[in-house]
Amino acid sequence: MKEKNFRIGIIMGSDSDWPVMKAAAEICGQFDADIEKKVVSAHRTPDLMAEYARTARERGIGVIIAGAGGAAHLPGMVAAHTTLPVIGVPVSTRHLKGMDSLLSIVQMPRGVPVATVAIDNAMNAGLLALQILSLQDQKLAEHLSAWRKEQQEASVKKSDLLQ
Ligand code: RP5
Repeated sequence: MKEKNFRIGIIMGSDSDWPVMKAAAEICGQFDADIEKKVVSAHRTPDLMAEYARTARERGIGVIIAGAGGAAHLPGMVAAHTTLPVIGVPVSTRHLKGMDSLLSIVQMPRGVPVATVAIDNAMNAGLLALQILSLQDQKLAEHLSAWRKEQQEASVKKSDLLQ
Protein backbone atom coordinates (compact mmCIF):
# COMPACT_ATOMS: atom_id res chain seq x y z
CA MET A 1 0.00 0.00 0.00
CA LYS A 2 1.20 3.53 -0.83
CA GLU A 3 2.52 5.40 2.19
CA LYS A 4 0.57 8.55 3.02
CA ASN A 5 2.69 11.55 3.95
CA PHE A 6 0.28 13.48 6.10
CA ARG A 7 -2.47 12.68 8.53
CA ILE A 8 -5.55 14.75 9.36
CA GLY A 9 -7.92 14.10 12.26
CA ILE A 10 -11.60 14.71 11.50
CA ILE A 11 -13.81 14.58 14.56
CA MET A 12 -17.41 15.53 15.26
CA GLY A 13 -19.69 15.71 18.26
CA SER A 14 -22.26 13.29 16.83
CA ASP A 15 -22.81 11.00 13.88
CA SER A 16 -25.58 13.46 12.95
CA ASP A 17 -22.76 15.89 11.98
CA TRP A 18 -21.41 13.50 9.35
CA PRO A 19 -23.55 14.72 6.41
CA VAL A 20 -21.79 18.08 6.85
CA MET A 21 -18.37 16.79 7.91
CA LYS A 22 -17.96 14.29 5.11
CA ALA A 23 -17.09 17.18 2.75
CA ALA A 24 -13.87 17.61 4.76
CA ALA A 25 -13.07 13.91 4.41
CA GLU A 26 -13.83 14.01 0.67
CA ILE A 27 -11.51 16.91 -0.15
CA CYS A 28 -8.72 15.55 2.10
CA GLY A 29 -9.14 12.19 0.37
CA GLN A 30 -8.77 13.86 -3.05
CA PHE A 31 -5.33 15.03 -1.90
CA ASP A 32 -4.46 11.57 -0.69
CA ALA A 33 -4.37 12.47 3.00
CA ASP A 34 -4.44 9.79 5.64
CA ILE A 35 -7.65 10.59 7.50
CA GLU A 36 -8.61 9.53 11.00
CA LYS A 37 -12.41 9.99 11.46
CA LYS A 38 -14.14 9.75 14.82
CA VAL A 39 -17.21 10.76 16.79
CA VAL A 40 -15.85 12.44 19.93
CA SER A 41 -18.15 14.56 22.04
CA ALA A 42 -17.07 17.32 24.44
CA HIS A 43 -20.22 16.74 26.48
CA ARG A 44 -21.08 13.05 26.11
CA THR A 45 -17.54 11.62 26.10
CA PRO A 46 -15.34 14.28 27.71
CA ASP A 47 -12.61 11.86 28.82
CA LEU A 48 -12.36 10.30 25.38
CA MET A 49 -12.17 13.80 23.89
CA ALA A 50 -9.29 14.80 26.19
CA GLU A 51 -7.44 11.55 25.48
CA TYR A 52 -7.98 12.00 21.74
CA ALA A 53 -6.57 15.53 21.77
CA ARG A 54 -3.63 14.76 24.08
CA THR A 55 -2.46 11.80 21.98
CA ALA A 56 -3.21 13.20 18.49
CA ARG A 57 0.31 14.47 17.85
CA GLU A 58 1.94 11.18 18.81
CA ARG A 59 -0.45 9.39 16.43
CA GLY A 60 1.05 11.49 13.62
CA ILE A 61 -1.86 13.85 13.15
CA GLY A 62 -0.81 17.29 11.83
CA VAL A 63 -4.10 19.18 11.95
CA ILE A 64 -7.43 18.46 13.65
CA ILE A 65 -10.75 19.41 12.06
CA ALA A 66 -13.55 19.43 14.63
CA GLY A 67 -17.22 19.90 13.74
CA ALA A 68 -20.04 20.43 16.21
CA GLY A 69 -23.44 22.03 16.48
CA GLY A 70 -25.36 23.93 19.15
CA ALA A 71 -23.29 24.44 22.31
CA ALA A 72 -20.34 23.52 20.13
CA HIS A 73 -17.50 23.20 22.64
CA LEU A 74 -15.64 20.42 20.87
CA PRO A 75 -13.13 22.46 18.80
CA GLY A 76 -12.27 24.74 21.72
CA MET A 77 -11.94 21.93 24.25
CA VAL A 78 -9.80 19.90 21.87
CA ALA A 79 -7.62 22.97 21.29
CA ALA A 80 -7.22 23.27 25.07
CA HIS A 81 -5.59 19.82 25.15
CA THR A 82 -3.19 20.12 22.21
CA THR A 83 -0.94 22.60 20.44
CA LEU A 84 -1.77 21.13 17.03
CA PRO A 85 -3.76 23.52 14.81
CA VAL A 86 -7.50 23.00 15.30
CA ILE A 87 -10.05 24.06 12.68
CA GLY A 88 -13.64 24.35 13.86
CA VAL A 89 -16.65 23.70 11.65
CA PRO A 90 -19.90 25.19 12.99
CA VAL A 91 -22.62 22.70 12.07
CA SER A 92 -26.06 24.21 11.44
CA THR A 93 -28.84 23.48 13.89
CA ARG A 94 -32.61 23.30 13.63
CA HIS A 95 -33.52 26.08 16.04
CA LEU A 96 -30.78 28.69 15.62
CA LYS A 97 -29.54 27.72 12.13
CA GLY A 98 -25.92 27.39 13.23
CA MET A 99 -25.46 30.90 14.69
CA ASP A 100 -25.20 29.14 18.06
CA SER A 101 -22.50 26.79 16.73
CA LEU A 102 -20.62 29.62 15.01
CA LEU A 103 -20.48 31.85 18.07
CA SER A 104 -19.60 28.92 20.35
CA ILE A 105 -16.63 28.06 18.16
CA VAL A 106 -15.35 31.44 17.02
CA GLN A 107 -15.29 33.29 20.35
CA MET A 108 -12.26 31.58 21.88
CA PRO A 109 -10.44 33.37 24.69
CA ARG A 110 -6.89 34.64 24.18
CA GLY A 111 -4.22 31.96 24.29
CA VAL A 112 -6.17 29.02 22.84
CA PRO A 113 -6.84 29.61 19.14
CA VAL A 114 -9.31 27.79 16.92
CA ALA A 115 -9.48 28.63 13.21
CA THR A 116 -13.17 28.82 12.34
CA VAL A 117 -14.71 28.30 8.90
CA ALA A 118 -18.20 29.29 7.76
CA ILE A 119 -21.31 27.43 8.93
CA ASP A 120 -21.38 23.94 7.37
CA ASN A 121 -18.30 24.69 5.25
CA ALA A 122 -16.37 21.53 6.05
CA MET A 123 -14.78 21.59 2.60
CA ASN A 124 -12.94 24.80 3.50
CA ALA A 125 -11.79 23.20 6.74
CA GLY A 126 -10.28 20.37 4.71
CA LEU A 127 -8.60 22.78 2.31
CA LEU A 128 -7.20 24.89 5.15
CA ALA A 129 -5.82 21.76 6.85
CA LEU A 130 -4.14 20.77 3.59
CA GLN A 131 -2.70 24.26 3.14
CA ILE A 132 -1.22 24.18 6.65
CA LEU A 133 0.35 20.79 5.98
CA SER A 134 1.68 21.98 2.61
CA LEU A 135 4.14 24.23 4.49
CA GLN A 136 6.19 21.05 5.02
CA ASP A 137 5.28 19.25 1.81
CA GLN A 138 6.23 20.65 -1.59
CA LYS A 139 4.26 18.06 -3.57
CA LEU A 140 1.12 18.89 -1.65
CA ALA A 141 1.72 22.62 -2.24
CA GLU A 142 1.95 21.98 -5.98
CA HIS A 143 -1.17 19.82 -5.93
CA LEU A 144 -3.06 22.62 -4.15
CA SER A 145 -1.91 25.18 -6.74
CA ALA A 146 -3.09 22.91 -9.56
CA TRP A 147 -6.45 22.46 -7.84
CA ARG A 148 -6.86 26.23 -7.48
CA LYS A 149 -6.04 26.68 -11.16
CA GLU A 150 -8.73 24.15 -12.13
CA GLN A 151 -11.22 25.94 -9.89
CA GLN A 152 -10.31 29.26 -11.52
CA GLU A 153 -10.75 27.83 -15.03
CA ALA A 154 -14.08 26.25 -14.14
CA SER A 155 -15.25 29.58 -12.74
CA VAL A 156 -14.21 31.49 -15.87
CA LYS A 157 -16.02 28.95 -18.08
CA LYS A 158 -19.25 29.72 -16.25
CA SER A 159 -19.31 33.07 -18.08
CA ASP A 160 -20.27 31.12 -21.21
CA LEU A 161 -23.56 30.28 -19.58
CA LEU A 162 -24.40 33.98 -19.39
CA GLN A 163 -24.28 34.57 -23.16
C1 RP5 B 1 -23.58 18.40 19.19
O1 RP5 B 1 -24.96 18.31 19.33
C2 RP5 B 1 -23.25 17.62 17.96
O2 RP5 B 1 -22.09 18.13 17.40
C3 RP5 B 1 -24.45 17.79 17.09
O3 RP5 B 1 -24.25 18.82 16.12
C4 RP5 B 1 -25.54 18.22 18.05
C5 RP5 B 1 -26.70 17.28 18.08
O4 RP5 B 1 -26.26 15.97 18.37
P1 RP5 B 1 -27.27 14.73 18.29
O5 RP5 B 1 -28.32 14.97 19.31
O6 RP5 B 1 -27.82 14.71 16.87
O7 RP5 B 1 -26.44 13.51 18.57
O8 RP5 B 1 -22.90 17.89 20.28
